[in-house]
Amino acid sequence: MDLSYLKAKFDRRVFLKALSATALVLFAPGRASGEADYRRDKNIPKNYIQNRDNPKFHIRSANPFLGVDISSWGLAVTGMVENPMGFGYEDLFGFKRVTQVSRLKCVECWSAKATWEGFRAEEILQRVRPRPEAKYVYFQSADSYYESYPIEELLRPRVLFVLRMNGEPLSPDHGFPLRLIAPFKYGYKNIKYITKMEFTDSRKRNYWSNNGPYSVDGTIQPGIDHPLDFGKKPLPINGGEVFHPFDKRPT
Ligand SMILES: Nc1nc2c(c(=O)[nH]1)N[C@H]1C(S)=C(S)[C@@H](COP(=O)(O)O)O[C@H]1N2
Ligand SMILES: [Mo]
Repeated sequence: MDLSYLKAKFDRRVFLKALSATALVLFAPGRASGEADYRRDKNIPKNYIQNRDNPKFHIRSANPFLGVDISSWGLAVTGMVENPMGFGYEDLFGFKRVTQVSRLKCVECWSAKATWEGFRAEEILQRVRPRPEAKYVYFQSADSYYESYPIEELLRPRVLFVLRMNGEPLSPDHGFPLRLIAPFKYGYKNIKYITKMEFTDSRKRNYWSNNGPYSVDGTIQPGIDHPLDFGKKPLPINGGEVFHPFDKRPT
């Protein structure tokens, strides 16, 4: 029996609700520093990025966050590479630009598509030159979220480092200035606000495998999807990227 599928299907909202107050404290990020759990805090100012249900594209962020200040933002690429580098926002616009339409599917059972514009992983890899022993990339972001990928998966078709969404720069809600879109992975793998990529020889864990019943791998499993842009009509999915015939599949 495929247990990873059951795990991934588990509804996170139900999961969080089902936890007792005591258990919730154990899961609350920042508990070590005595911070309150924001999921029960009704007083978070509106300008903080936090979960919101939009008709077009839900916003999902594990922790409230004010967004990135671009004047102090940079992308650091470090670890097992020949040439560690730092990139500013402008540098990223010098990379070969690609546009694609793809769908983001969250484990909470919604999906939505957008036109995403950015660059492929090769642009970074060819500049930093990973050493032969490097097998994984550990991503860190400005809101203390983190993810990990095998390098091989970042080089698959349609994995995109995104700068623009639907013809505009990424909004703070959706990960400005830089996020990842990997259409064959669940939403939680699509890390927003990227600040650092570290090349490693062993796999590190990701935020949602440490804070919920989710796999590090996060590949979309066959099942039923509830796309936002189809009036929430459930549609079967085949596994892999959630794809519909009239989603334009660019080259
Ligand atoms: N840095 C960061 N990236 C993140 C998250 C987060 O909390 N922080 N949430 C993830 C989850 S669970 C989902 S479903 C998608 C949601 O992307 P959206 O808010 O643009 O819809 O972002 C993913 N990337
Ligand atoms: Mo998600």
